[in-house]
Amino acid sequence: MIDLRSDTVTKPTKEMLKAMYDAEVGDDVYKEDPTANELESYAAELLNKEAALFVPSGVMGNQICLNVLTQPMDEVICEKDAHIFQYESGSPAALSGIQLLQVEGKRGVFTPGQIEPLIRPTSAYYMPRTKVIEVENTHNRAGGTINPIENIEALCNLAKKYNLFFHLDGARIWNASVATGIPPSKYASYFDSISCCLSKGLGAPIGSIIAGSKDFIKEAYRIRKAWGGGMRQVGVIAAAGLFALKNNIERLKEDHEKAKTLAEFLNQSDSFDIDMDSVQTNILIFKPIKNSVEEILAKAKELGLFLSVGSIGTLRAVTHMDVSFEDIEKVKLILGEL
Ligand code: TLP
Repeated sequence: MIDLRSDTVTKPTKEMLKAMYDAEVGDDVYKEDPTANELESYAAELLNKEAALFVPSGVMGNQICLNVLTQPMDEVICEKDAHIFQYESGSPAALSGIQLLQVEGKRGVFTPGQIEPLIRPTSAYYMPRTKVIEVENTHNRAGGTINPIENIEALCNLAKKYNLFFHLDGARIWNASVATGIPPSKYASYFDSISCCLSKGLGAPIGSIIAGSKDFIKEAYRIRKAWGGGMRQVGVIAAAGLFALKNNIERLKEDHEKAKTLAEFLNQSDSFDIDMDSVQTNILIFKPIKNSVEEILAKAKELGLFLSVGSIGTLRAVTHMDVSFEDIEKVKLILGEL
């Protein structure tokens, strides 16, 4: 089977497993795991933030950040297809007592002009309190699209103007970075908090990093423990994350090339519709023209290809390190047959 459902499906390589096997460990709840400590300081340096914290998943990363930045009854502005809205099980409401205000972006990107009128007046005690602006970069449901740095800077200025926090769901910030050449630290510099994944394109089996100021991470550490995310000899998995950050960022370019090749093929076919302007990194969102999404998913599976679903009525294919350029040629044959 060729698995393009997600870049989360990768298995650790031999080298990564060796790093995990060799990891020095200790009890991380006492902050005595040298490998987890090294991962956190390495990530903080890479993102140029005062501190970082290793958490089990991207969802926990985003949700801890939102919890630390808000009070119950606050509101977070996000894009209508944001992961925190679509795929985090309603946890902003359940875990933090907050609501999300969704804004429709173009290819996942909204502008300051669109959201400034939505910021609630502080005098309106009967309204929720706007507290955070959230951005997803790259944007998953929009097809791995990149938020332009000028737009991020303008949103950051808007957040400052209204005394709001600015959060980045940077699950795939590494993809944005290699595609644009803008360092992750430059992206991170605009945000109060960042959550970024080690277990997507970077190939680690588990884990995310959140980063921000020392005070922010101190509070995040408390929430991680309260939510059951305090881990013990976690160096065995932190080692995989450290290996991923040190070795697997630059190679994401290859995944982008694979996605481009596949997108060009889909664009020529009269059975699928794809917006080529959305093809910027490793995620393809495309529409079947002659068949239903379900029919294509089932038939592709029969022919040896796993695809997933994107936003309503669309298919999703995500390239990653466990599919080769040869596999992509096979995928073209399968899609041709479909
Ligand atoms: N995304 C997964 C699914 O949940 C859709 C995927 O296969 O792409 N932020 C973004 C932008 C994400 O894409 C994801 C995972 C997360 C957060 C959550 O990460 P995990 O799955 O580690 O909790």
